[in-house]
Amino acid sequence: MASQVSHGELKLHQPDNFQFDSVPDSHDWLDLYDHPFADPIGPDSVPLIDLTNPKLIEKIGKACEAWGLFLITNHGIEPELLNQLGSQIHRLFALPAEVKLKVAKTEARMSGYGGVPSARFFPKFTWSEGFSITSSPLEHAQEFWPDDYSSFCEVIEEYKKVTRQLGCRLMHIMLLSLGLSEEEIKQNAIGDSSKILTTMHLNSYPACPNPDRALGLVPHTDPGLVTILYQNGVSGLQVLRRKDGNAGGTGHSCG
Ligand SMILES: O=C(O)CCC(=O)C(=O)O
Repeated sequence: MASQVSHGELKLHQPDNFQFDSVPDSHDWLDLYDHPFADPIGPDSVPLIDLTNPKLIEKIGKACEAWGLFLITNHGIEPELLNQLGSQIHRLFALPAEVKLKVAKTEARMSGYGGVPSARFFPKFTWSEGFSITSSPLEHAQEFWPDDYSSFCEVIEEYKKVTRQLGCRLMHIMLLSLGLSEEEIKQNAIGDSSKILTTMHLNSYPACPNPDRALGLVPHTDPGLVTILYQNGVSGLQVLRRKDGNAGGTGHSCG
């Protein structure tokens, strides 16, 4: 049995318990959510868009209409920053369970250790750990590494800065694809990217003895206007396309 920790309504499980030889009933989703699945690499796959493409506005407009989602290349985020981010995230999730649970999310505090809030409405646990950073990472980092918190904070702050800029750039293109003029965008929409509220969710998916029975995250809709997801080589995300009810995989992740 997975030991459960109750923090308000949020369900958590202890990560030490991921060391199962088989998937326990508490984490077994077999037959609970069966849905059609489209080939992640075939012609009906999620669009892959090069941000240097001269027809960018048209491509992004079409992808938004058809999917509400697209994979991007040539986004300009330095691979070195992404490597550092991966290392810091690994460092965080490698901490002992009792340390991470010191900053567990509660109903009143949505930053810290724990899964997505909608997980509480599902009967099973997912095969993942999560950590949310709603404003500054400083408080949690000091709790985890009192003598060595700055490298974590620097990498997280830098990643937040560059993804905020990227989010604004993408939003700008989406608005152009809807027919707004530069002038209208300047007057009414996004101006200073540093003023945009961002929440960063870190997800870790431990190795699973039988992935066909487990689920990484519960089906959900992100609450924000734009989500930028760095997959870090972990494919598996599926997206439900309302038009035909098919779920499309994002296939291979891209840098
Ligand atoms: O990690 C993934 O592939 C999906 C992440 C996600 O959907 C989320 O954090 O909202």
